[in-house]
Amino acid sequence: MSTLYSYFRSSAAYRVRIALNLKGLDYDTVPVHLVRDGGEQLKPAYRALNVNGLVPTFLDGEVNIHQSLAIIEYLEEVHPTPALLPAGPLARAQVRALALDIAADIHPIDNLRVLRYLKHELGVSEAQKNAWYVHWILEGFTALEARLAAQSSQGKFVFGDTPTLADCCLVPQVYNANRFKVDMTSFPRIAAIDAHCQTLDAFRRAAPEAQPDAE
Ligand SMILES: N[C@@H](CCC(=O)N[C@@H](CS)C(=O)NCC(=O)O)C(=O)O
Repeated sequence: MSTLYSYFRSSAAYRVRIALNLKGLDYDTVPVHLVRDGGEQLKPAYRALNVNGLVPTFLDGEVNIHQSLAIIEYLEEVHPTPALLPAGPLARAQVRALALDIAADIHPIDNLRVLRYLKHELGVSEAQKNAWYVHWILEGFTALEARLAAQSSQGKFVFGDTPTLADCCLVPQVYNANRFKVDMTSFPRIAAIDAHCQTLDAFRRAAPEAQPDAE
């Protein structure tokens, strides 16, 4: 059985949980508390597994993989069905690009360590920190919504009628947006895709509130 080092609210770990569930793969969860005691991810015991001090880390036997998208691509190669990438190089590139719009261009700027640096090193207020967070989601979602609205066929998911890597990234980012009370009325396609994903057991079981370490 594989092991996922996770934190219930980590959207990067949430992506991997969705992918594991969609593929029907059992795994053990080892919670890493990102806040308690200054953050367990920064302690030597966890850094020995992942020197970056970030979750998730995925162990599959002797294999240790970090970076949520690399973990999902590994799962895709080792367990190809159900596929989380479409057939054909162009479609695969399009799905990866939409996933990266979130995972590379929205999420890292709003990560916990960035927010901590803003607050504790640069002295921004709680209100300014929250404004930063919401700003980068609005910026990213505005572009993503335009891309989704321009698609020639409007499927149930980000790309077509089956869930892909891009949905694994979208749903956790919408969770974060809701947590920070982002007004989603300008993002009807994103909201509709999220709502459809929430009807699926694989997404519901991956949700933060369904995790063993949920608070
Ligand atoms: N690009 C990485 C991002 C990992 C990441 O930033 N994880 C966050 C939680 S979503 C984390 O561990 N943050 C801890 C911190 O900022 O100290 C991935 O996709 O796995």
